[in-house]
Amino acid sequence: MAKPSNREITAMLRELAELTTLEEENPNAFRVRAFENAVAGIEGHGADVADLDLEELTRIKGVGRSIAELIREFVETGRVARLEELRAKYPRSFVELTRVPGLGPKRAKLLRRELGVEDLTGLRKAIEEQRIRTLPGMGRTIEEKLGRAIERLGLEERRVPIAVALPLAERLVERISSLGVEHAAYCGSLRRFKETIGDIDITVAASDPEPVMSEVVSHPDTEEVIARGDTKTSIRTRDGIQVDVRVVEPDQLGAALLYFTGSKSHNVALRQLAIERGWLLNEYGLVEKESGRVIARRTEEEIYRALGLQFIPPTLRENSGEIEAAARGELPRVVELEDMRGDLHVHTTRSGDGRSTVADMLGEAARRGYSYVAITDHGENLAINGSTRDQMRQHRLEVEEEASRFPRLRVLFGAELNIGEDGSLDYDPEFRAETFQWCVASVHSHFDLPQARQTERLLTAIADPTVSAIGHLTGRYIGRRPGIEIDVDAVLDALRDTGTALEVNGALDRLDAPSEVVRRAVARGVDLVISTDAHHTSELDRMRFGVLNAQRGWATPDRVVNTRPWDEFSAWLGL
Ligand code: DGT
Ligand code: CA
Ligand code: CA
Ligand code: ZN
Repeated sequence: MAKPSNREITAMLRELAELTTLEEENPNAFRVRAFENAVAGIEGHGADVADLDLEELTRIKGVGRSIAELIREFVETGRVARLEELRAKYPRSFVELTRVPGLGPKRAKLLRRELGVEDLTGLRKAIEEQRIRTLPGMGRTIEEKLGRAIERLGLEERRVPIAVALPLAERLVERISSLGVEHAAYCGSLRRFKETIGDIDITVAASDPEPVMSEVVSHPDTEEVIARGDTKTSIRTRDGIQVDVRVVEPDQLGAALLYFTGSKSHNVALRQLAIERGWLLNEYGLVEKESGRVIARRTEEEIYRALGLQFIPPTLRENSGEIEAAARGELPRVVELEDMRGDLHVHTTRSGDGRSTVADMLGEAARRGYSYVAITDHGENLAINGSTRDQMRQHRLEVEEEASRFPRLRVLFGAELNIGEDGSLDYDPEFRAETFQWCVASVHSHFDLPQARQTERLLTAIADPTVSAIGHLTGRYIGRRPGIEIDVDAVLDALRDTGTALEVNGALDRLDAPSEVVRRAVARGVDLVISTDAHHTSELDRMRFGVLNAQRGWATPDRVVNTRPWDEFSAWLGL
């Protein structure tokens, strides 16, 4: 095996953290935190970790002796014995069980021990046979709740949350690119940035496909080779994810990218446009039907242009009006990463779950060239993670002092307020108004209230003058926890009427507000704010995910408040 990249090393440590959580039945176990700290340290380390010896490794923040040894073992042998042991004990299909809301490691292991439940199918069967209610500490309510969760999350459909598929796809693309091919990219639903992924489609341009095919079958993530051909190979990874890798001739790359990015119905509509012109469009190119003369195939841009269309970004290719708009020349210019001038949802170690200091967060925001940033640690009502008034006052002093070291960065002192069951917020209005310049208010509890109460709760928070934005609107975790049920139109109207921004949270397992809500918000004239909700400096990088999700919602830069220059933004905020 070639030298593992930092990405591959952190993936290995993350898997260890996940399986150790299962083993210890506790996500806060010391050994789990140790793996997570090491991941954070390696992500913050610029150079290749695989080149470091034991001593040098332990000098990375968060990396202790025993983890340094695991990394060396991985680099030298391509495997980690401890990880193999855990994998044998907890196969992927069993790990999936622990992600069902209401299960967790302890209960999943109980079901396995007492009922022989090994996977989702077994769980479904045990629920149908009403055997779970007979177990100690379980009961009928829990059994029914599990049944509903499986259904609402569509867990048996076997689609993978994007948070699982994307890092894997990025690792594979990185690995294939290192072979010196002309181009390698993931396509399909992943490039369109759908929140769940059926399978991963990778398109490679190379004149010699052989090395790519062998790399894919021998890749450490590959568990099973489904089909191996000269230019197409399909494998299944240890996570149970299918990956299709296709190699095309470099001069046909555009046609292949377009075809394999989809969506299928977008492709069908494009092909129709081609036929109307007497042409054919497929994965090899856009050609004249009679003569076979090539019209366009090298780039996607050329093909769209030949079809009389503006270029359509992958995130918009769902055949939901984008082709008609592009034909009229009226496709909106959607927001891009380069438009972003600030991040307005950032935690520090002041939050119980924050892992980077104020100084590190501000330094990283400045390094990214932002004009402004808001530090938004949790309000007091969020139990262990929150801060009291005194702590917040003290925190503010510290933030102001650190901020003075970054004269070109405007630093807002803010908070992430917790929306209570009845829409109430942390502290009192006077304290909020005098302490914070920017408050994000979010739901962190009571996810199961009926729709009317849930909506009322949000409307109460939105009406509060100290609330500038609503964070992660639905509270969902993709594939793990369904979002709260609300009257979306009523909430969007209230946001627009009060000038409160709707957050597009860039955490890959949230992507919240969901893109379909973003699209309705844009149509209604609601202001958006794209944020990372970073708890570590490395997570400031999630801005790109927030932007892609906003694109799927057809968000234009003028609708997104944190694309605005400081003067405009601060005027909007009323500072
Ligand atoms: P997924 O994997 O279910 O999340 O969704 P996709 O969109 O990645 O679909 P997939 O993997 O079946 O196919 C990848 C792309 O290949 C798809 O987006 C469009 C293209 N494609 C696949 N089958 C067809 C087809 O029958 N006709 C056309 N025009 N395109 C197809
Ligand atoms: Ca796919
Ligand atoms: Ca596929
Ligand atoms: Zn937050």
